Amino acid sequence: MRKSIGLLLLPLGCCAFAQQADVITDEAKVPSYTLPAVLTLQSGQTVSDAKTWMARRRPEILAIYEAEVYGKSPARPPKLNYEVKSVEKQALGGKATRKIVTIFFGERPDAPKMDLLLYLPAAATKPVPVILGLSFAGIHTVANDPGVPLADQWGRDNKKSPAVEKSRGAAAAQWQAEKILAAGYGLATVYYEQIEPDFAGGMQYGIRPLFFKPGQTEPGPGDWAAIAAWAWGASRALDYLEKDKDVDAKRVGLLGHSRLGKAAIWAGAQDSRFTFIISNESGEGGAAISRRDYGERTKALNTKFPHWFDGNFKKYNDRENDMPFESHMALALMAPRGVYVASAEGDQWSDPKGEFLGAANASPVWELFGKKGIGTMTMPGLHEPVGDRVRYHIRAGKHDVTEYDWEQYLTFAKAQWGR
Ligand code: GTR
Repeated sequence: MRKSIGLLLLPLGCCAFAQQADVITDEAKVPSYTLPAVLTLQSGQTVSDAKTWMARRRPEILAIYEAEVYGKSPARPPKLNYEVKSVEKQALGGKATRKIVTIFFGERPDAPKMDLLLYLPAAATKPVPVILGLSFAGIHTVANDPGVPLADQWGRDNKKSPAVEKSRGAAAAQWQAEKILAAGYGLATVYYEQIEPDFAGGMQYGIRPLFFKPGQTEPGPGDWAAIAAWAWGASRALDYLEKDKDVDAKRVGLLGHSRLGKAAIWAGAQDSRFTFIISNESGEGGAAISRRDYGERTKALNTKFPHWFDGNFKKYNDRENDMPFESHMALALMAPRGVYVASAEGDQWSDPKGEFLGAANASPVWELFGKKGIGTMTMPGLHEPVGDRVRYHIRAGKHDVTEYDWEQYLTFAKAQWGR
């Protein structure tokens, strides 16, 4: 099962997991490994100040990730082509102003375009901070709001068809729009498959061919792949938010869950306008340490989802210890901005401890800036969030985004944004 329409919950991990006898979920069986040093330059020199991190080590790591993992994304386009389709000041029972905006990726009428749904607190008297989220399903699933047109939806048959009315609001529990609005923040969402449909071969319906060189039909080994495309789309959503005078665009955080939590890491790494990222249960190829042989592994990712990462990443199948990169280095690209990594106890496929260790081992980079990261190398218990500018929690339950998760994210947002 590729995805369940209208839900953020993706059961694929659980099923693949159950079928693979060689998947380790016993901590005692995890072989030892050595992490690459996040604070050592390729020259061997130690990085001991923020300036050297920003000027030298950070670009080195970014370049490794561009070449070996996600592929190189195109630059920000000189102009954003968009249209504000509607503004409704009495949405969600009068609690929200709702805007629907279409962002056009190409000049031709059949070029991909993405709809952005923006809810702002109705009572706002000044520009508000916004959490932008990549959604697994059309924007009509985000809240039970009859004013949002039903989006076309890519189905498990890899075909696009009109969404059904009963999917309206189907992901409302995962988005918690009213809670976000009550905290004084806006919520913006885009449906990731309007950027690129999520299947091998989906590329042809997405944005990547718009950037092909004449005659090119397939990406080269270091060209950007689907995760990078979704990340790039998130940045285009932010381009719009910067134009909206009701948004405090210096305070925009990005949330992604699971595969979209992987995309959030790469979006935040490349686009320093995101003041924080929330990488919810992003697992292998996300916040989890790849060298830990626990739960999902690189080979499983590359086999099931060959379109997610670039061609060069495939050479690390069964060779995680040879990676010149590791998840703590990817997370550290956010420093000194905010990072929230979260896990679920029932989501062992994502390797909760590996996710914690990704965040914990990234934290020394924040200290160069005089900021506190996770602040401990000991994995906390359930429902015991830890950390400051880098924060982490594990909750009970399955692979999902829940009200509990949002309560933690809103507390984190307030601390990061100072309002
Ligand atoms: C799983 C995949 C994970 C995770 C998940 C998701 O099937 O193995 O890496 O990304 O999908 O996106 O829900």
